[in-house]
This record gives sequence, C-alpha cells and structure tokens, in this order.
Amino acid sequence: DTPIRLVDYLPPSHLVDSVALTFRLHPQATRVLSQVCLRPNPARPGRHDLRLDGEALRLIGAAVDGVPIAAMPDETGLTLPASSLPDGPFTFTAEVEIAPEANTALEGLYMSRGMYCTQCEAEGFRKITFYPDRPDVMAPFRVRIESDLPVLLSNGNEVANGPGWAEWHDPWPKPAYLFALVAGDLVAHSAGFTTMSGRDVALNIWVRPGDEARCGYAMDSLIRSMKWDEDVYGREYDLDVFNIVAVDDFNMGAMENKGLNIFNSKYVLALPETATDDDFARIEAIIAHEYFHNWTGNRITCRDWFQLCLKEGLTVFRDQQFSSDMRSAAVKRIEDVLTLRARQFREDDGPLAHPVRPEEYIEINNFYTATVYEKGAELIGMLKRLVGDKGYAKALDLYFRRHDGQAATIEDWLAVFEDATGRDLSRFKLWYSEAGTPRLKVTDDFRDGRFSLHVEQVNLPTPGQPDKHPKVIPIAVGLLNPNGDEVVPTTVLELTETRQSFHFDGLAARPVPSILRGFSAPVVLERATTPEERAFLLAHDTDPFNKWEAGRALAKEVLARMVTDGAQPGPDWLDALARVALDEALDPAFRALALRLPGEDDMAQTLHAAGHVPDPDRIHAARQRMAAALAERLDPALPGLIDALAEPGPFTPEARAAGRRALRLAALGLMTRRDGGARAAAVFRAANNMTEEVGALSCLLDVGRGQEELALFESRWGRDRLVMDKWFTLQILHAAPAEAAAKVDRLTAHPDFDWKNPNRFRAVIGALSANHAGFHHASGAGYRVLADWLIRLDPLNPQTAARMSTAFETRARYDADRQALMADQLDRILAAPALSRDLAEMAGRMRR
Ligand code: B3K
Ligand code: ZN
Repeated sequence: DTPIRLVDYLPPSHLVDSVALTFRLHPQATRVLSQVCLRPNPARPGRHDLRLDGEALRLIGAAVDGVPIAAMPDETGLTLPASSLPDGPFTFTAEVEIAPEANTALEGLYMSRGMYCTQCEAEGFRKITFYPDRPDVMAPFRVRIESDLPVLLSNGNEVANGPGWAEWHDPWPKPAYLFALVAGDLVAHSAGFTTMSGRDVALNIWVRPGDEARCGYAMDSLIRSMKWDEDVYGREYDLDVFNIVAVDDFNMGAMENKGLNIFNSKYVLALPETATDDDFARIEAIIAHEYFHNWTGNRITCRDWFQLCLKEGLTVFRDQQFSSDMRSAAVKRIEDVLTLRARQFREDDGPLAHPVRPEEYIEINNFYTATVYEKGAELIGMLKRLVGDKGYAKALDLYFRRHDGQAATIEDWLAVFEDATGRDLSRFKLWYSEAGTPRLKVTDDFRDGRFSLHVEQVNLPTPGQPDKHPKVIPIAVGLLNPNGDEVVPTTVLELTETRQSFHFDGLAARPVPSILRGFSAPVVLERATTPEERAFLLAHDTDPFNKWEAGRALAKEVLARMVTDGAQPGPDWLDALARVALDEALDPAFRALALRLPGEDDMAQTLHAAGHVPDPDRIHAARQRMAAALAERLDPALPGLIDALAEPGPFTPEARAAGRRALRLAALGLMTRRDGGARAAAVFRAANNMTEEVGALSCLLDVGRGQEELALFESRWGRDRLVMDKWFTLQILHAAPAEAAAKVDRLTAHPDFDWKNPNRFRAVIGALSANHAGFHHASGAGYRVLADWLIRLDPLNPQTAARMSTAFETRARYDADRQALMADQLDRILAAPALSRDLAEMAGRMRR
C-alpha cells in the first residue's frame, strides 16, 4: 500500500450540489439508490475524469443524466472518463447492493443486535455507495429509508414518513463522512431546548427498550453543552431536532454525524447503580465533544484528513474547557495532563511518533491518536495563552465568520489568529509539523536582587524527522518567597530560541520558582531540584496544578530510587503527602489525586528517559512497597477519613460528591493493606452505587483478595453488558504479574466473552496491556496472548485490532530479551495471512 501525502493534495475535480439516497434495508441485501448532482470544479480548470470511491459494493446499475453507463468498478471505486462526461452539471445515478449483517468491521452500514447503524468517518461512506468520499466535497443530503423497523433516522430534519418509510433532509452541506442512518426497534428519552435566538429543538436519545431510564445524565449533559456553547462561543444549534443513538457495537467512543450523533452505549447509559463517577464524567465530556463538533467539525470541516487536528484538537480543547467550567478546573487540568503524559508523551517517545498534522499515512483510521487529539488540544491552549483570552475570542469569532460552510486547513486556522491579533505565528506553526516532546532544561541563579532563569529547549529526533527547530513555548512562571508568599504572580515567559535567560529584579531574597504553571506547554521540564523545594511547593504553591505536580515529581523521584536502589521511602515524602491528604482546607478530589501513586508504565517511561532499563517486576514491587509505606504512615487517620467521607443521602454524580468518593476510596485502598480487606468488603456490601462497588472490589483485588465479591458481582450483574465489562477488566487489571496472561485465557473462555463486541474485547485484551507488569512478564506470555488475539480479530475488525496493537509501541524501553520477544510477536503479526492495511501499517512502523 502506498502512502497518501499532504503535498499531493489536489482540489476535487467535481463538486456535488445535492445528493438523494434511498435505502431499502435488508440484513443480507440492502439496496442503495443514489442520485448525485455534480458539476466540474472551477478550482480545477480543464476536463477531468471523475473518480468515485466505492468498496465492497455490488453494482446493479449506473447512469449519467439518465443514460445507462457500462461501468466496471475496480477494488476501490469507479472512474468515469472525462470524455464521457458533460462539461456542465450532470447527474450520476447508481444502484448498489450491500450486506450490513456481514459487516464485522463496523464501518459503513452495519448491524448491531438487530439494529442498522452507520460509521462513515473517515472513509466508510464508500462502503455504502459510489461517491467522491473526501471531506472537501460538501453537499446537502436527502435520504429515504424503507424498512419495517419502527424507528428510521438520518441527518437533518424529518420531512415525511409513512408506514415502512421515512424521509430526511439535511440542508447544511456536509461531507459524506458525516452521513448517518439508523433503523431499529428503539425508544426515545426526549427533552427540548430553546436556542438563544428562540429556535425550539427537539432532543432525543434513542436506546433499546428497557434502557430509557438510563439516559437522564446524558440528556442533562447535552442541554448544558448546548447552553455553554451559546454562552462561551456564541454558537447556536441549527436544526429542529438533535438525535443521539446508543449502539452496543462501536469501534470508538462516539461520532458527530450532523444532527444524528451515534454513541457507544457505554458513553450514554448511566445510573448510579451501574456507572462510576469516571463514567459519568466521561459521558458528560463525550456528549459535549460530539455536540461541539456541530460547529468545529461540521459547519467548518477539514479540507483533507491531514487537517484532522483542525476539528479534533479544537473540539477536545472545547470539551476540556466545558468540563472545567462544570467541575473543578484544577482537578480537570491535572487529569488531562495525566492522560496526555500517559498516552501522548508515550506515543511521541516511540516508533509511532508523528506530528499533530501528519504529512503522510497509509490508513487514516490509524491517525485518530493522542497526538492529533490531546496534543492538538494543547496547541490550542498555548495559542490562547500567547494571544490572551480576548485575542482568542476575537480569533474564534473570525474563524466562524470566515470559514462557515467550508473545508478548512491549519493555514486557515492560524491566519485567523494572525489577522485577529496581529501576531506572527509562522514559528508557532512548527508545533503542527514537528513531532516529539520538547525537553526544557532549566537552571537559575540569584545575584543582587536579580533572579534569573536559564532555559534551554532540546528537541530530540523522531522517526523520519532527524532535525528539529526550536519551538515557541509559553512558560507560565510564578515566584514564591521563602516564607511561602507569592512575590511574582503568574507571568508568561515566551521561549523562542534554543537558549534564553529571563530575569526578575528587585527581589529581597532568593525566591522559589514555580515553573510551567497550569502545564502551560506540552513539554518535559528537567530541573535539578531538592526534595525540600518540591515539598515546599507542594505545601505553598498557589497554582493548583504545580502544587500537585510538586508532589507528583517528589513521588516519582522516591519511587525511582526505590526501583533502582531498593530504597525505602523516607519520612519527608511520607510527611509531606500526609499533610496534603489530611488537609481539610483542600478539595477532596485534589487530595485524592495527590494520593494516587505514579503508574507503572509512567515510571517505566521516566526511568527509560533517565537512562535506565526499566524492570517491570521491580517497578511493580516497589510501587507495592510504596503503597504499603503510605498506608502505614496514614494508618491512624484512615478509619476516620473513610467514615467522614461517607456521603449521606442519595447519590449525585456532580463533582463535589465524586471528589469525596475518590478520596474515600483512596483511603480505603490504603486501609485494605492494613486490615486485610475487612473494611473494603464491608464497603462493597453496603455500596449503593457502582463507584463504591467497583472501588471497594478493586481494593480487594489489589491485595489478592475479593474472589467471593467477584462472584457476587457476577451474579448481581451477569445480564448487564456494560457492568460486566467492568467485571472482566478488573480481573485482568489487578491480576498478579505472573498470572495476567493465564487470566486472559480463562476469561476469554468465559461464555460471556463475545470477542466480536469491541467493548468486551477491549475490556479483556485492552486491560492486559494496562497491567504493566503482567503484560511485560518475562515469560513473554503477555505479548503472545495479545498477538494471538490481534491476529484473530484483524480479519473481522481491523480498526480495533490496529488500535490495540499500540501496546507494543514502548518496545525500545525494555531489556534485550523483552525487546526480542516483542519483535517476535510483531513478526508473527506481519506474517499473518490477509493482514489488514490498518494492522500492517501499525505493526510495520513498530517493527522498524
Ligand atoms: N470523529 C470521531 C472519530 C472517528 C474515528 C474514525 N476512525 C469521534 C470524535 O472525535 O468525536
Ligand atoms: Zn472529535
């Protein structure tokens, strides 16, 4: 397969003025009739062939302006020679047959437990009919669905219906990747919203009968999102109806199809008894994310798939803003940075590193990555910091005004900021084209009242990019007096060169700097500092992110020493952490985050960066000892903490209550290491919500107990798919390192292990790679069982198989034996017969 390159972009040969589709639904033989009105694109002068994408379609017949044509499709589509086409507007009609029931890839039109649904992003529409399937071809769609199923949905507004059919019209021109169709035996949880200009919008969340009582939180999140986008961005909804459908078989989280968002049911359905606080937070964020796409993605879309971050980075940034407004901004920022480091820094550090705007791909579905999404969002955050809140608001207004209805590029996006603020962003643009996480080396000195920070940026090579340039890096800094008061409030320093010094004058004493406040740039800060200084910042920093970060850095240093020299954690760290954990003046959610020990994969990454070869077993053992030491230090306070944090009254999913539960469970985890699990077993039995049920069970499994509770859980929830996913995951996640692979074998033999369901597959196989010491067990059994399952899944569902193969991306960190074992498995994958393009690209990049 040859790569597609950004430099080869050409505007489409033809534009589409309108599309009319008729679907005669049938599980094995759905007929799709299409009528596409096209005309030559004035931006591509001359006469051109028309290429229509189409895959796995049985062509029944096609015509141009009503005259049948003898068309012979190839593997990927159909070419209509220029000579056969009128030089003005014309209509292409076609009838094709497809088999949704046989579609296991879950891309295009497929079936999930008796219901028809679609997933077209990025290139799934070509599995539905022949069409110029590229995002810069936008058209209004009219859709007729014929089926005996009671609920028939498509994009836009419903214009007519009758027994066995319905017609939909979407007036907003859109690319084919935003097309959607749903047909099924569904019921709606409904509500309404009046927009700021007075338009009444019907809101429906469509689910299987029986699930309608689980939609309340998603609906509430949707209404808050709609209001927030009006208040903060001035963006209003633009159709009479907004439909959301929950689907059990879905490759990702959700999809922003115009007016008809399709969701993995996991991110819609929630009751206190079935969903954890994390589930509630994710539902809120994903509902918001997909809704926000209506403007950043749908009204303004991407010119080509290289521009994916234009919609994804911006929309992630917007959903992060929304969640921080709904919840605690400090806690949200810490959680986002934890994810960024765990997923994006990891990606940037290995063979899969790529720029936020990639320059080539083989399979675009492989580029829905943490780099495009999460680093893409960080770039927006940096831009906002550089131009200020007012400049950002002006730029966004201009963006919506200038590009509404268009398929835009990163150049367009940056030009809007330049035009709105007068700032030259040509250097900033490097963030979009160069991969890798910059390292900042910072030293300081103090002389005659002047405090200086000397900053050097190091941009290491990444695959295909040996030479890098210095980036524009906003570094938010504050200075604290030795007594803990802030002498210099947060100031943004702009690093633009490889080396630069910044000075602060008129200081009475040497201050303690708080650097990279709020994590103002996606970089690794390297600064030799003392544990005392970290403890000081943990106690006194006024910036909540850096307060947490100081404790985090301290914990990582302590843990690193425990791994490398077998040391025990000293009293200083334990005391500093205990003070934060027990400080009633602090937000419980923040205290819970402070108590969360660094993860094992994170430690492996950190140790590797510091020049060590990480040993997964030693990291695991050291982390266990660290938890035990912390439990011992906090022992006297734990029962009181657990009692005091019990929530009186009924469960509410809001952030305050969730924060209290998080701290309570953190304390329970420590207590379990002291009392043998008695308290956790009691909390498990008394729980009236899934957060505490699963939380207490995790505490028990973590110390090798909880078998009885697991059985109880299974008998209670055996018929609930979403809850049972948790049951599967927990057992793998908490399996002892030597037992993890065998546990996968046992659970994949369980009658409820439905490997064709992506949620269930991820619940087991995905959990294995999240068990660091288990996956990397020296026997190689973890690597083998993962490869076995990827090879098995790939022919059915290449997208999910390819995504999960990223477990191997950290190969280069480990010892030669483990590296060889992983390489063997990648070779096995690469040798699999009929390997998909998706998995071939991923395994190939990781094997290089
Ligand atoms: N845009 C979709 C992701 C599509 C993934 C295609 N493989 C969901 C989202 O980011 O909102
Ligand atoms: Zn998105």
